[in-house]
Amino acid sequence: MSESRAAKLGRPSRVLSGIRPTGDSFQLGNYVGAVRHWAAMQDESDCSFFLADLHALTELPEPDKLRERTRQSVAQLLALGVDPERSTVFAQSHVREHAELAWVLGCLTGFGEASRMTQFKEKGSHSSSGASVGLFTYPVLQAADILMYQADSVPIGEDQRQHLELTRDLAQRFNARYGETFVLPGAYAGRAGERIKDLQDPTRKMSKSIGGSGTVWVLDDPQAITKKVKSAVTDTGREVVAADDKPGITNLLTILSVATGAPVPDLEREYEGKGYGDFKAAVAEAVVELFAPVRARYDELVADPAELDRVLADGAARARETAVATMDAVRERVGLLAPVL
Ligand code: AQP
Repeated sequence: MSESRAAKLGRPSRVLSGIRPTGDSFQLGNYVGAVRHWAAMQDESDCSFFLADLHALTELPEPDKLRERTRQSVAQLLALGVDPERSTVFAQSHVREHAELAWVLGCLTGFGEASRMTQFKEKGSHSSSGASVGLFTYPVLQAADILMYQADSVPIGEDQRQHLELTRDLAQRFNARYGETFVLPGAYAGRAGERIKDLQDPTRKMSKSIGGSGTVWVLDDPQAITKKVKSAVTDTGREVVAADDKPGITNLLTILSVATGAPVPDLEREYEGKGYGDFKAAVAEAVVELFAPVRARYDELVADPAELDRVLADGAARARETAVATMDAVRERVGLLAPVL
């Protein structure tokens, strides 16, 4: 697969992932399903992580809010262990080639093909003002994000698998029509795929846009975390076990397992015979401990916006080296006349 391709070429595998600066804070699910893996991958892979501010525009945020959240998101990434010395950290909009490649790939995407994307159907149906064309072409921009950097693997959640398939199809289509240009990316193999559920409705995923008392924010203070975890919806019965008919307890077990590093079966044994109350108190304490140093580091980082801007500028310069080369090749292959400068 693609990672062995990197091994054959004698270089570390190239990994790319992004997160949208759509909330005032990342939520626990973003940490569990994405950012903690990013921090862990930096030693073995050549990593690029970006703030998907163009993707965030599909929600039409207040302009000042978007700028503020983009900086806050960089600070959170760094506080959570992403190291801009070892990884390329940048804002999507700082590398203009993303939007340009998305246009080219959009011309290779079938309307029916884009219409089949389930995320568009889901998010579009929740939008009060109707779905925008931006939301419709979101997976094409995502394909451009990935293909631009010739990424070997992309750490994604189950919800993103269909978009990765589209990305691979578009890469194949482009390569077949215009000549070998793009690497076909695979899903990141080391990804455990844990999905954190909303504490108030454990049948749906925890999400920045849902918020409320079912969402634990990475930047929540200890009292807020404790209150939310202790009032999490649980299931009938008293046993602390992971099971399909116990989505609330299963979710809390996953959270405790991630926060402490203990496997779920060990935790089930530890809480055998104890009630939900003791268990929830332990989950709350573990999450408080997990995020206390992150909050402290975040406060330091966010107090220095010039330094955050410097990190982004440096990351964009590094990202651009690859992006410019990719787009030069793409322009030439599709037949765009080179500008005379
Ligand atoms: N609940 C979750 N459990 C596990 N992983 C999650 N991710 C998000 N929620 C969970 C992962 O976080 C990464 C970045 O997500 P994003 O902000 O780009 O978009 P999202 O998936 O739509 O995240 P949110 O928090 O739900 O944002 P909103 O509410 O704005 O849509 C992705 O890798 C995602 O899998």
